[in-house]
Amino acid sequence: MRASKRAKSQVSSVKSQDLKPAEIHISGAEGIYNDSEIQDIVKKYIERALNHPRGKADKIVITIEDVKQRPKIISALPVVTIENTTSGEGGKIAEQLLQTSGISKRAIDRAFALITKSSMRGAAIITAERGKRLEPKRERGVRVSRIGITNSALKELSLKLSKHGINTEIVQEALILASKVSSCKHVIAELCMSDDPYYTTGYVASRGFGYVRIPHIKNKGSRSGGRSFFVKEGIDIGDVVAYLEKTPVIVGKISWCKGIIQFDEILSHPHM
Ligand code: WAQ
Ligand code: MG
Repeated sequence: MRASKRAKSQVSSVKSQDLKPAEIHISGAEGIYNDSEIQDIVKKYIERALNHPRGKADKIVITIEDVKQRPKIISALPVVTIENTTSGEGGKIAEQLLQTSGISKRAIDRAFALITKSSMRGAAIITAERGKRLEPKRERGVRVSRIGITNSALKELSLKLSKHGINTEIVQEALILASKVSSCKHVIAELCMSDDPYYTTGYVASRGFGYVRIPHIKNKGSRSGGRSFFVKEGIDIGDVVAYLEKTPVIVGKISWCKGIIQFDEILSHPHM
């Protein structure tokens, strides 16, 4: 599902009929479901688009496709939350985690600049050393799709997240997405910041550190947000985009979920 709203100020400035009025991204969601679940999921997605903290959508596009390829089954990343109280500190935590994973300062700065400036519907793909953007459609970004979770894994995940008071759809969906992204061998790490104005928690994810939640990665009220996937230099971008957008991947196994820990604890014990 993707939901958007026309940008008022820009609609009036559109002169040519060929130009589409600018659309502001409101909400998006995707998943792999059984036939019998489709009606309920579509209803849920529509409700989400019409009652969204970013505003009410005036256009909702829903695409339903039969997935023929047998899904690849993966494990979820382990989950941990870093103790953190200010966005300044949150940004530094993200930066240090990324740098320790081998991402250059240049690439990290590029990602932060993008995330705080624009609101893309998808994610940017940035090379880990030179900080070069690779995704073909820059305004849209790459949208990770065809992701799901088995019923038994979802039950186990809910139970584990509940123990730490974080069993929400936002966390579940972000973890499923991050687990698919990090299962792509060309991706080294991901940086994510929600675009919802009141959701300040973001994360850095990688195979080494797992899914590391940062409670204050941005300030309350900010509409900026986005995702960046850092990839190895010299990879074939077509392969990465095809995997992220088209290969069906389902989380079938859950790893450990920890509560809140100090930042130095994770730096000294990646994988844990
Ligand atoms: N593929 C690629 N990029 C996406 C996708 C996707 N399927 N969905 C969202 N994005 C990008 C897009 O640029 C959005 O503007 C941005 O990410 C943020 O999306 O552990 O809510 O759905 O507490 O607002 C993370 C922390 C929350 C959860 C992430 O993202 C936690 C979140 P949102
Ligand atoms: Mg959002």
